[in-house]
Amino acid sequence: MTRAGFVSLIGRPNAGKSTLMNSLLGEKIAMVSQKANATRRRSNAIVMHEDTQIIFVDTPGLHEREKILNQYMLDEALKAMGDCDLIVYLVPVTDGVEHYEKFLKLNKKRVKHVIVISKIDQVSQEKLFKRIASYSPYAQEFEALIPMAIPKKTWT
Ligand SMILES: Nc1nc2c(ncn2[C@@H]2O[C@H](COP(=O)(O)OP(=O)(O)OP(=O)(O)O)[C@@H](O)[C@H]2O)c(=O)[nH]1
Ligand SMILES: [Mg+2]
Repeated sequence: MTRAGFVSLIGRPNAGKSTLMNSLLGEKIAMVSQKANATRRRSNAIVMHEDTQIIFVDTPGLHEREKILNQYMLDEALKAMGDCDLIVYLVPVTDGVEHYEKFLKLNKKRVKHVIVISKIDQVSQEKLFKRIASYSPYAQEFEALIPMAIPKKTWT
């Protein structure tokens, strides 16, 4: 029997969500940019894992509400967050834990989530371990914490 589930990629602009989606697909489907706010609407990509169909949902970055377009993009991300079976919350290793605290407040339906600490190639091992430790007060909130860097050849 084939099973299917929706996994939303959520995080601030420029966190590396589209890069992760492309890497999971093995193809450059989603637009990746050095500039924040590259992704403007939700897009789905299906990845098979044995008999399970995983539908990844790439979303615009979570940001503060300002302009009308930003409001639309934020709504797109919030809808994807409320509608899925699992959230992959991406946070660059250089971002502080306060961003995760904001995410927890936005996750009103308390959808299960995995934290991906992205771009770990940008810091020393020491800094990485300190950052990981800063999430320990929230260990009951998330299913897993995965430090990650996407190899350069897949995202340039
Ligand atoms: N050093 C490094 N850079 C990365 C990594 N993953 C992504 N990047 C870079 O980070 C930038 C942003 O990547 P995107 O995938 O567009 O980020 P996003 O979260 O989809 O951004 P928005 O769509 O604007 O919300 C790009 O320049 C990527 O090449 C990584 O593991 N290491
Ligand atoms: Mg994107």
